[in-house]
Amino acid sequence: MNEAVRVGIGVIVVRAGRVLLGQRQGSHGAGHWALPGGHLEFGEAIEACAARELAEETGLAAARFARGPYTSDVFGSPPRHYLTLFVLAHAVSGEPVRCEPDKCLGWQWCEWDALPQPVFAPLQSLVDSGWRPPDMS
Ligand code: 8DG
Ligand code: MG
Ligand code: MG
Repeated sequence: MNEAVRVGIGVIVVRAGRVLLGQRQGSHGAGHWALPGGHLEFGEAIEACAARELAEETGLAAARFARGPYTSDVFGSPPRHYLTLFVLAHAVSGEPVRCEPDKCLGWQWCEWDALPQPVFAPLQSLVDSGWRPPDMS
């Protein structure tokens, strides 16, 4: 078991009252619905990581990013501990592309109050905290 705490970035893209989620495959949390995101790289700025992961995974670009909440979660088997920094992407146009078909079964616009199940642990933790995206109608 790796006992280091890792930092993950989850990018929140909201459009018309729906949030963009992808169904994971091929790694831990397979089958779970998650935000676009990934590991913060050494020396990388938080917003730069959000922009990079969003582009790598969906092909989308945002005009600006705003820092959101964070969660701390131990999950999986063997257990891993992630600090997840959520970043809100604003003024995103275009439709998401499944850029990494080996890692994502597909992107879907989802209602915050009716998320497809199961939800990836850090996002479930955020939902359970009662937080909601501010631009969610
Ligand atoms: P990378 O190694 O290329 O940076 O990442 P990736 O290939 O995109 O892997 P990932 O599994 O999507 O993301 C890496 C880790 O980031 C993941 O194992 C757990 C962590 N992570 C969180 N929260 C979130 C989240 O909301 N969405 C995503 N996609 N990953 C998250 O802690
Ligand atoms: Mg990812
Ligand atoms: Mg990635």
